[in-house]
Amino acid sequence: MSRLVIVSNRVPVPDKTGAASAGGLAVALQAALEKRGGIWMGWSGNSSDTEEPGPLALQQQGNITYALTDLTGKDVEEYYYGFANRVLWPICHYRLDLAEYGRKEMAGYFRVNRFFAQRLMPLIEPDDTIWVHDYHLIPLAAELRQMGLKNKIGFFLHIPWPPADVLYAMPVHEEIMRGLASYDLVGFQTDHDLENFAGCLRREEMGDAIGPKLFRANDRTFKGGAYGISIETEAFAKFARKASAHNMVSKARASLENRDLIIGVDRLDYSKGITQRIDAFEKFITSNPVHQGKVTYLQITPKSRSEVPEYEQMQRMVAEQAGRVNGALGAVDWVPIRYINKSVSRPILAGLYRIAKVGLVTPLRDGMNLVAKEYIAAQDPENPGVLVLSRFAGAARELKGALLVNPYDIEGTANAIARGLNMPLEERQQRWQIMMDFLMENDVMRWCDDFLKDLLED
Ligand code: GDG
Repeated sequence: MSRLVIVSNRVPVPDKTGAASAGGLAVALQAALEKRGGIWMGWSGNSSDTEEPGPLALQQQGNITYALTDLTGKDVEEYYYGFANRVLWPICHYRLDLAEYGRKEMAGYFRVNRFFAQRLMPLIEPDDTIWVHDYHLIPLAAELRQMGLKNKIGFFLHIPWPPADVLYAMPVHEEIMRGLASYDLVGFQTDHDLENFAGCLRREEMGDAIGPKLFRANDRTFKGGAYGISIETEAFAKFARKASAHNMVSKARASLENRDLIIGVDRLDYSKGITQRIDAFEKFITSNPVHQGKVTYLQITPKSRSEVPEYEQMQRMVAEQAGRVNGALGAVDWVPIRYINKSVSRPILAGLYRIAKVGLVTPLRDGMNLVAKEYIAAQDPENPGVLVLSRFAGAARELKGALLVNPYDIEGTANAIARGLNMPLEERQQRWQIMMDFLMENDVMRWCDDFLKDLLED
């Protein structure tokens, strides 16, 4: 079995006790690495300011070598905050209006990818299989190929892939497409993303599909596929069952005073549709007065990328909006929205999912959305809650028992909340079972195996 080399922007290095801090994705990739032996390389998250970064920091844990590099302050600014998060992230989430192109940032993005390739190259053995993750590192294979690397290289994109009209608004789209065409397998979350990718290849006659899931572009033949990422379903379900007895969860339950709980959990990000969701909740209360005073909407929203101005602005906007709605709708003994702008621990999160009657997952655009899957896995089979899910999340292609909504349609989402809260037990159980069966079969281990199988197969 060939060794596996994983490259991603950030690396979930287990702490000293050996416990991984991150969720299912890290667990699945660590299991794959442990089985095959290998390396996980990425950015340490630290800046060396104006100094050249020192040598790779190597850390061996079992069969896995973690290899971390610092980046200069200029690299972090241009590659990470600049091109990755202010151009590729908005473009891939269909937000042309938020993309801020700058030659400097584009150059920084390609420069850092070359730097990653230079640092990785000496670690690679001829039989190694390389698996690159996400939008930060699209040009990595092209850089490695230019250095003469012949190994199999796969790429998985965790976020959506846009249609040609959106992608082509980005000045360097050709280089980005050529970058993707340098892999042996390009994996997307859904068939829609894969179709968009094929459309992007065709539009300027850069390439085309030449068979099922087979493409030709840039004088190379490579595979493409849809691999919906998932969670550790069984483990998460057990975890949530135990977590519901957690002290903090019991306290939260008591503080609800028999009110129904609606839960939203998202990194603070404009793609998650949080402001539209608060509008929908407000609409739900004003059009369904019987629920006044009887329901609590808990929105857990840890800060992310606060250095990017759009995120900083959003942080203010959401806090103000939650305050305004509470002011307008609340009563002396009722706060309709509880808004938490920091991260809560995983056991508490799992326990809260379990006691929530509605899981409100309404991104404007999302690659997959693992919160939707965690919410389902966390439910009590005897009394499951209802998932209200945006049709624009990748998860909507898979979770057929959810109430699908268009998050731009505030009234429609408000109606779905009402329908979810009033849904009879039998229908809730039927809908939940369809989704739980799907998630038990399609967990994150399966996702990992399917991708690696297609990458390794000739
Ligand atoms: C990207 C793509 C794709 C959130 N708040 C807390 C917390 N979380 C955890 C959730 C979940 C994860 O963070 C978020 O994952 P999502 O999939 O929902 O969203 P992104 O972060 O945008 O992830 C997405 C994903 O990559 C994987 O490919 O699905 O489409 O955008 O696991 O539980 N965890 C804790 N406290 C919090 O407050 N402990």
